[in-house]
Amino acid sequence: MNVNARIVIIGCGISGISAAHRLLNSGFHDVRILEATTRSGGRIKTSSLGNIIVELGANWIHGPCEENPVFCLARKYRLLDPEALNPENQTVDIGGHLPWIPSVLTSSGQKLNAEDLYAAREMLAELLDECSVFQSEGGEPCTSVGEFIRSEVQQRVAEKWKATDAAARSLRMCMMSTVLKRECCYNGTHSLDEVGLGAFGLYKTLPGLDCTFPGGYEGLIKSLMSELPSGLVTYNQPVHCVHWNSSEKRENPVVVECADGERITADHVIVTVSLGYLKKHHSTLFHPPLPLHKLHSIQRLGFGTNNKIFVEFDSAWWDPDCDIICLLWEDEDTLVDQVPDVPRSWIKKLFGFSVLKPTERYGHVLCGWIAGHESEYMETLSEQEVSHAITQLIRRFTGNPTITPRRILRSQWFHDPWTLGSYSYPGKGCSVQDLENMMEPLPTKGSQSQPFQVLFAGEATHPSYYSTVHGAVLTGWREADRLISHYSSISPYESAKSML
Ligand SMILES: Cc1cc2nc3c(=O)[nH]c(=O)nc-3n(C[C@H](O)[C@H](O)[C@H](O)COP(=O)(O)OP(=O)(O)OC[C@H]3O[C@@H](n4cnc5c(N)ncnc54)[C@H](O)[C@@H]3O)c2cc1C
Ligand SMILES: *[C@@H]1O[C@H](CO)[C@@H](O)[C@H](O)[C@H]1NC(C)=O
Ligand SMILES: *[C@@H]1O[C@H](CO)[C@@H](O)[C@H](O)[C@H]1NC(C)=O
Ligand SMILES: CC(=O)N[C@H]1CO[C@H](CO)[C@@H](O)[C@@H]1O
Repeated sequence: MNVNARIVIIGCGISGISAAHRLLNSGFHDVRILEATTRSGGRIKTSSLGNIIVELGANWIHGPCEENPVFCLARKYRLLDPEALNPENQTVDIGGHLPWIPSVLTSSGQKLNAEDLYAAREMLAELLDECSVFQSEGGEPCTSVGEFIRSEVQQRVAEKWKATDAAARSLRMCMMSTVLKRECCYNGTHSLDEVGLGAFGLYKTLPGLDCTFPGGYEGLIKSLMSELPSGLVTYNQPVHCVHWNSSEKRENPVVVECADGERITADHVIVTVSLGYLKKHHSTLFHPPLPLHKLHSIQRLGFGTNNKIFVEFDSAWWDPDCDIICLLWEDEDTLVDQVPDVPRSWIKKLFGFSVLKPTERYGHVLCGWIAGHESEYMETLSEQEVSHAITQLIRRFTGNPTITPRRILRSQWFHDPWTLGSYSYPGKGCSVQDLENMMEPLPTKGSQSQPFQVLFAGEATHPSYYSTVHGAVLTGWREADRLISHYSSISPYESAKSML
């Protein structure tokens, strides 16, 4: 095997780190990572609120079980609580839904009985499950998840809630708007009208009760980095352009041009930048440009924004057993997941707060969730402005004019120039083919040029675990394996010839 191949990885997020790990463990030694920022981890980003550890990016291991590489790594590095290692928890299949106890507050300051709203949550959960079938069946009745839900809800409400009085019915409809806004956060999208119905079911969940890293998700990055040679990563080194498919005869077919003008030659480049970055910079990042089918998939797949706003209080004003506080606007009984006037009413997009638990570890901290253009607008405001809006919101919904947060901390993923949003989702018109195009190496099959000059990893290139950390890890391994098997399958003669 030609372990002398020179491999450059662009991006030191979890997918780039995973690729480097696998390549180095297989004997490749000429491997380096170029990272635009001063840190490793990318969208895994642990921060603190006073002395409390909070995650600005990834928080959970979704589906911690034996098949989940993140769970296995976290266990190996002893980064989990003993409870999270309980084998029973690894078999619980929650199908991606968190078993949270909700508390529901309204814009007129009432606390509703969550059970009264169960019918609304149930109807939407049912509809969302139904959205997944079109992926396998095809022939979806409309293009977006939002459209499908709106049309179905009208019929079902008329049918099933005939006996419900108008006021209760209206509250249930408002609750559905809150749930739609929550789904926007999960899917990292502005609106469910932008999520493709045909591909909604591609996302797969793993069994296991979601767990977190008590010492912070970045502990995983630190553990992995500690096993890699020092000097592997060059920080503050944004890549400007990848020159591939050169017709010049030279030893290494690819040239990576950095923003500072440095030119690095390589046999293979693994690109792990976010889908948001590809959408914005593809035309300058690749020379020659990407083939059209690949570009169209980059454009069709969605990449939106989901942000968190952590809010700390001196004491808890919520019920001790409650896991999530849902906010219900009484004027939103028409299934709305976007606000009409973003600068004036962006805060209405925030569907609620999750409670950080256990209290002994986190104190009295809530995490507000907000997606979409409203979230992107929030990022442009000062911390004082955001804090003020949150204070007014909580006072209004609790009817308590004295509640005052101690401090806040929010993420700003859309304005991070190296991420440009949060994570990917299948946009309208997407199919599994788009995810296959995303991961297809360059030059594409059939070309006479040297194969695998540019490879693609990262969250948005996994066909069923996109938008997750485990998806990102698996794509890094996949591209490393592609090179490993390439070099182990070609005969020594072939490999000597390709060196000429
Ligand atoms: C708010 C939020 C919450 C999330 N919650 C969860 C969760 O609970 N569980 C979960 O599993 N997942 C979650 N995710 C998703 C998860 O964080 C990502 O899927 C994963 O971290 C992506 O890893 P990656 O390596 O593909 O990309 P990234 O982490 O984005 O890494 C890409 C790297 O490339 C660098 N880069 C970009 N452009 C250039 C350039 N031109 N030159 C050089 N370097 C460049 C970037 O700086 C970055 O370091 C969340 C994400 C967000 C934003
Ligand atoms: C797992 O199981 C234990 C019971 O042993 C429980 O206390 C714990 O909270 C469970 N959940 C997680 C996410 O660890
Ligand atoms: C790559 O190079 C080959 C040979 O020079 C050429 O025929 C082909 O069109 C090039 N492909 C692209 C995408 O530029
Ligand atoms: C990627 C992702 O989390 N997609 C989710 C979008 O929302 C629906 C409804 O909850 C989930 O089923 C998907 O898994």
